[in-house]
Amino acid sequence: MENLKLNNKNLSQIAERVATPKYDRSAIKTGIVHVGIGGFHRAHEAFYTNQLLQDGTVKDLGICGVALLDFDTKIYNTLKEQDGLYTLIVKELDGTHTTQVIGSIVECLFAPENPIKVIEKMASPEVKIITLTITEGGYNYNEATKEFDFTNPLIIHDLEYPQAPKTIFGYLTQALKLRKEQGLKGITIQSCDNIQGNGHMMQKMLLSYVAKAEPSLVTWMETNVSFPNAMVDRITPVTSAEDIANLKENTGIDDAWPVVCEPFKQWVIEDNFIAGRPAWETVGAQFVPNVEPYEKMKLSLLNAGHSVIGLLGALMGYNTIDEAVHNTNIRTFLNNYMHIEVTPTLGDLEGINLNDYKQSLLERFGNINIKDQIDRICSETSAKYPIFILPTINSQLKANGSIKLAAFVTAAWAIYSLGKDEKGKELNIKDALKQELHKQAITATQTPSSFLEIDAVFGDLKTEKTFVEAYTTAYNDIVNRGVEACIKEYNSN
Ligand code: CS2
Repeated sequence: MENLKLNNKNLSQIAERVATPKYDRSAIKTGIVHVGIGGFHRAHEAFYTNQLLQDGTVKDLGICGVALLDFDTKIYNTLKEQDGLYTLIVKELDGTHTTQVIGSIVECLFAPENPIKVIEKMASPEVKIITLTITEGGYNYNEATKEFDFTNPLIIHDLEYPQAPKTIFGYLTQALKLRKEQGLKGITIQSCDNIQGNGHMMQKMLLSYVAKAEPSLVTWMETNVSFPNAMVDRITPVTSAEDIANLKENTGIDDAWPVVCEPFKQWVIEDNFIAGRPAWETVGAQFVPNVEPYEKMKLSLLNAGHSVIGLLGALMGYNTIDEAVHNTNIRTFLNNYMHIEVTPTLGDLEGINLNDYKQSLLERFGNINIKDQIDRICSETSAKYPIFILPTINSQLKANGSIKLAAFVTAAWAIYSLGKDEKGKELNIKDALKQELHKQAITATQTPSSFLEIDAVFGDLKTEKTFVEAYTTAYNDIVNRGVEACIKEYNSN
């Protein structure tokens, strides 16, 4: 079988091997600008949008993918070379793969190369929605002050050089300003990140920035921009060299950056689109009046569950989530965490069977074909913990409920932050606060609670006596007996 580079020219030949876009890509106009063209966007929103374009009637919903950071150079170059095309490989539970070429990204821009072009694209009349996957840390929210972080050097830069921004806040402000000047009406800014009330969070953070950078824009924004909240879900591990090689071997498709993901997908969106919206519900998304309970459920069970398995598993020397969750001690611990500590905080979830949801998570985490990297899960825990785990602890403390298991995971994170697993192997820690975490982790070897003094992560958790006690006990237990012996004991109590 001849190898074919993935691009427009080869698409008709590739169509003889795998599913490809059925629509004429050259007729599709951009209607959505998306910032952050990593794996998750390409497994989720770009997939849904591709499905919507498939019947050929919708022609104004192409995506312009924006790479915001220097770090995104490689993905930008790849997509550019491949005319925005990429392969999505769904790894089914039975070990088979479903392979499809996605065509919904019809243009790409690299912000560091040409910021003005990005601002103009966001401000162009045909663009009705700007969607975002900028990661939890990208919202520039400080857990300690509960406010926008104006001390961030990149924000200081954007305030000084508004025409050459580096952050999403600088870009959106300039784009909205231009839209206002051009007399354009509404636009929707839609977050696709794992944050409770992600739309509201973006709105709050952006308004804080705009109030300083372009105060006269604030009132215009109130009536011309909407920020729907959404719950987004599809596990998307980092693509491995093996995935790329297997694709080539099995199909002859030469794709420099395919995306791999699980079969499950979910997108629950608040119907709040000021300039109209795609009929994503026709391809499986759900539009609901209030998305909050769904978000809470997903963040505190799935995402927190990931962190629980990831942090315990990393210390025990596991590399992937499926390996770790097949350890019955970890699995039982996770189950208990979900049932005992998270479930009481979730309230009424109309229409959802929570037991089925929790059961399905164990199945999804255990998918041996996904090989989701523990390194990926533990990366940026300092931005994830306040969103995934801390709200559960705070609710439980308020209700006098158990926080013992969450405290144990927190202690495991403190020990993890020392940089070695229990067998002495170096851990590959990626975190914006890596140095600070490491420093506090070292102090914690003398006084365990000092790890909780990172206010930007823990808020005022260090003042909660019940938590500090449970955490300190867990810390000492882990140091003295190792993670597995401890969780075995915690599981039997
Ligand atoms: C993960 C998420 O980053 C993480 O810690 O929990 O990326 C998770 O895989 C997705 O949110 C699944 O929808």
